[in-house]
Amino acid sequence: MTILTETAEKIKNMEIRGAGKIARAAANAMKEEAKSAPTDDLKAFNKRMGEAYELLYSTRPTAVSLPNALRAVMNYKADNGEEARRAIIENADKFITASENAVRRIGEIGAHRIKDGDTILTHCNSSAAFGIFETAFKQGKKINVIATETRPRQQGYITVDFLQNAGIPSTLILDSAVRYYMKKVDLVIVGADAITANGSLINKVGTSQVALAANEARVNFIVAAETYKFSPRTMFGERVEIEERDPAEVLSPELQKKWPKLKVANPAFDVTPHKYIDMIITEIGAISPEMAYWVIKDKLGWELQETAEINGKGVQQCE
Ligand code: RI2
Repeated sequence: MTILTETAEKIKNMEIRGAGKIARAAANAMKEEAKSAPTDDLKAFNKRMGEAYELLYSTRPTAVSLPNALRAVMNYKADNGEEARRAIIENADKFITASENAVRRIGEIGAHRIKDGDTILTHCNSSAAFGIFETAFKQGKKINVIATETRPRQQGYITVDFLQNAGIPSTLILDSAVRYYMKKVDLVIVGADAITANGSLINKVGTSQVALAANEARVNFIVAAETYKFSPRTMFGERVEIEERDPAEVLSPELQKKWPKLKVANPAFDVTPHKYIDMIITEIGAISPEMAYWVIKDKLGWELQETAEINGKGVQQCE
């Protein structure tokens, strides 16, 4: 097994998970693949990197951070294999550093939204959201974070593990208890797998219900999202594909056998319309969802051109 195939496997089975981490792991796998691929023939090198791109791309369909990371790494022009390898390594390192800095910056910007004594509710496990909690807590603000369990894979356990290790007072609740607790909540902060051109959010399934409950209770709903989670393809009307995962995550194989005619659906994500989102905190600032179009156009502009050209999953021109 190479680092490439191992990373692809781990992303698929969610040993590596979280939109930002997936993107950084994919960039690193591309870098390792470039290091080990022969460079004597540029065409053959590009072909192998193209195959690596396709393999990683196919692992999880919803987190836009993954294709955005892959395209950032594959954005090069080279006259020979050595030059191509150097460019890929450089691009991957640049992406990983920028991504880590973005999470840190989001923590700093987002912490301004948190007041001393606030109770914040979060769903699933988001490094970007956690960065905000940690920064606010380190600033001396007394906060309490309510974390949902997040069925079926219980990423809420990862969140409470982070929170407990950081010494942040936290409460674990069932997903179905969100509305019951919303009256005690000052602010909701969640992460993002993708932001569409109209500012809607794709995040862990259940997020849209949290947003509805927040809206009803007049509680601010904030999204923490690095700009590489904005989806250029949605500018062309494409929809973000919602990943449907194995029914065994929801119901054990034994029970599935017991009820052979029962259908079990397991969408991993849902869509929260922009009208329920008060603010998206990115590394370039706190913006309204209506600004998403401009983030895609200005920040990911080079991707737009490419997206229009390749129309589909293809690898961009890298010769
Ligand atoms: P960060 C996760 O997906 C959750 O939906 C989370 O909100 C999102 O990634 C963003 O995570 P999954 O991989 O990049 O658990 O903020 O399906 O860590």
